[in-house]
Amino acid sequence: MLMAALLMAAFAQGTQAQDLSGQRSEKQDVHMIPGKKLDHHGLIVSPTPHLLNVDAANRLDLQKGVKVIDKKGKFADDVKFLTANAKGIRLTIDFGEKLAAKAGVKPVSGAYSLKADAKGIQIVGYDERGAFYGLQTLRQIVNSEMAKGQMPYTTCNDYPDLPNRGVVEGFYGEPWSHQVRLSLIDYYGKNKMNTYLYGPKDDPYHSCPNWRLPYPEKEAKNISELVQACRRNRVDFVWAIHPGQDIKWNEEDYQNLVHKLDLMYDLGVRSFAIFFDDISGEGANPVKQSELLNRLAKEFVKAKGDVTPLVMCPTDYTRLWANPKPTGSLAIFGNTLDPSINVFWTGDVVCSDLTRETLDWVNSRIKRPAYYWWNFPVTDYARHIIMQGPTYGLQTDLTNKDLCGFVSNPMEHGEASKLALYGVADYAWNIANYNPLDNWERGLVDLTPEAHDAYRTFAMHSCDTETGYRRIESWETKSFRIDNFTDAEFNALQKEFEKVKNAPAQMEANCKNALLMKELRPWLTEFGKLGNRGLKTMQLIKEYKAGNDQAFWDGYVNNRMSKEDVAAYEKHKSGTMVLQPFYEQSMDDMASGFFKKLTGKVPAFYKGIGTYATLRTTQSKAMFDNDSTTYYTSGNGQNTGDWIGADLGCVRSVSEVRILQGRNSVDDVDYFDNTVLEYSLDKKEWKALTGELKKQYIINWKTDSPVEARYIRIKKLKSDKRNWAAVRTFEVNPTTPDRLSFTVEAKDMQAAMYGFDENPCTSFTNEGTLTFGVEKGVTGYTFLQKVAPGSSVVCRQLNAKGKVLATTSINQSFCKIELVKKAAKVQLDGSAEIFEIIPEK
Ligand code: 14T
Repeated sequence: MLMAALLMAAFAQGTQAQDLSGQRSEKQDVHMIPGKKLDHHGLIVSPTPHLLNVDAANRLDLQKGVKVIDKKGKFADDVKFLTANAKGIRLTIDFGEKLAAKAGVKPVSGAYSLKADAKGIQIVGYDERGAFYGLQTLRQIVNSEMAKGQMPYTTCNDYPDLPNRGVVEGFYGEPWSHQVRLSLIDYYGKNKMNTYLYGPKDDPYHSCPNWRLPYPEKEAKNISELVQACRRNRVDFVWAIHPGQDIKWNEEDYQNLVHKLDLMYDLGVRSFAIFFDDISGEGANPVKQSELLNRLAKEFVKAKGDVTPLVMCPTDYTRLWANPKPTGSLAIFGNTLDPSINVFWTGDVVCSDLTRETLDWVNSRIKRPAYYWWNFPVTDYARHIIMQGPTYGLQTDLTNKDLCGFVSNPMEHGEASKLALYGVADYAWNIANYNPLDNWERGLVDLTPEAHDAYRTFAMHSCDTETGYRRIESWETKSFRIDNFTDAEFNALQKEFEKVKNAPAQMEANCKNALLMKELRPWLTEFGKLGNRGLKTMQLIKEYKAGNDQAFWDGYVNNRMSKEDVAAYEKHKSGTMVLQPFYEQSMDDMASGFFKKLTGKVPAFYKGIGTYATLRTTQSKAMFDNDSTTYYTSGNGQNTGDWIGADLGCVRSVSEVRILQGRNSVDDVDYFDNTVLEYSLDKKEWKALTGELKKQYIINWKTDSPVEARYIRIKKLKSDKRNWAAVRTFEVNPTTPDRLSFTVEAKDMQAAMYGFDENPCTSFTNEGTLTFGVEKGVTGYTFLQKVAPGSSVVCRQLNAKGKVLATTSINQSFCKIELVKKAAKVQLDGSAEIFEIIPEK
């Protein structure tokens, strides 16, 4: 707990988000999206109304315009989607308790009725917000494909299920721009969301150190503009303060706080929240927090008269570290906190599904329905991802008795978060009828009507986080291994990669939302490249199957991602669940198969195995990539008996194992702190190679009497550690000069070993001269290289005295040479990437 708190403080100060991944414990199960796509017959009203009947056969002709009778004079700006005409169809807009009761409108804020018949159009709201929502529904009907500018006879009676619905700008990272905020606020209004909590972690005037200070002029002006924009959209602008990391529980800081709230009040803010998340030390004291909040409720909120009740975020905002006891902070709030104050909750883990179970758990302690802070689609812990997947994981039999509100914490990419928010709005309005898959399909069209097909392709393959809040991805795409597919499967996948390749250009050409394009562009660029290499992979599979060695190897080396390609992709990833794994798996399978065909041997290409599900994905390749800066991470807490290992592909004589645990430095916490190195022939019976290895990041084992093994592993023994486990390198029988039965001379000897390691997936760039000895019985060599077009490599054969016997110029990546008599050494001269040098016997 202390460790978690310390690390959270590091997170709060802007340390790399991923350093915390070991603490977060998001569940790693991936569920399918509930619901199904519906035919809406050209009429979509979103969020889904509780009651809507439309009679498409009878319509009011709005062509000649509308006579607006705005009884309370509040909606002049909201009817601009209609053409005004004093002689047109009558549209009456009014609101109020009594009127609402008469019209059968539910007595809750935001409820309304909308009627269109021979007499005209009538909107009755329970309150001003309700009437405004009636207008949103009217706008959506009039603009629908079904109505085409006319108004079908309609009966609609509608209300929100939850009183608080919307967004908390609560993420770490670059806060939204003013422009994006304004665009989002309009979006909240259109989607009947009524809450925008302003709390970007990296706004210094929201958090430490500057929470006590007034905003500079420019920022202050922007905030009052946001307040105005919210008013126009009948959204409550809730300004949040995050003072906990350095607050002193004295009168001076109380006054500092009230002073800041007063300044915000002067800018027009009428709703406030106090956040105590992600802090440690005195500020986390729940008794003091409760005292402060109660005093504020009395002396600030009630005293002002026009300020709404406070909202607070506890330090214990998730069950992951909440103290469950009657003496814990949540119970303290339950017993002492003013009942008007709402309390946030993020669920069982930081990013979690919304369930009755988690709400029952927290509500029984805080003694009020929790305010759900949903950490979706936030990506501050996985900034290389842009979450475009469906909004799901929300139980649909909950009511306002279970939760008082529902807000989403989105990505730092505000426009790109709208797709998720389309679902958030729909769910919070009409819980029982929420259809996640259909909502996503509708959201795509709503956001990019001109480019929704391309956007759909991009979004469908841009959902998962790999190790955070897991989201299903690519659910319509069937992948396969190169030795097991039908023609139909092959063609379908090829078609999909074609769509992936074309999506970026289609989006660029047709999408009219410039703000969205700006955010998506880096990901779209990488997405297009992924489409390309996917297509090439499929071409290559044909080449490989046809047994065309030259064409295959050429295509293979050209379709490999360069270091730069990998780095660019790592920054803006998509297709991580199906598409990229297909590419990697197919490329590896083909290289392995090719090597086997040429040598008759199983390549020294190892696979991750063990108790964690993620070991079976391409993520485990990081252990075997000869790069100690990349790592495999379990994505799950460690327990006694858990293990991580390597399948060597066949039984081998093992004499050396080198393992590097942890994610980065030796200070990292993600490793087995008590472990044993073991080997096995059958994955069932294991024998130890070492004793208990305590607190050892680095495991180096070597012997003069090798053991016969197919599998090698490290197994966690008893310890208190529950962090995730990470492994940077897992080398078995690493190729070293002394293990080879011939001599090698090269500038970089370690790198040169990749040419002789019997692993066709590893390579090195030969810049100078590589010389190696000819073993007895060898008659020639196959060189697997990447020779750039137009360049060539000189191959010399030398006798024992160093005299040149033969010279060949190689300008093909795949090349065989025959040895002349007395050849004792071979030299490769010239710049090329060497993958494998295979002796022919
Ligand atoms: F306020 C809370 F409800 C909350 O979720 N706080 C932060 C939030 O600002 C952030 O955007 C979110 C997603 O990363 O998670 C919380 O921050 C964390 C959570 C951790 F588990 C920071 C460090 C953690 F280890």
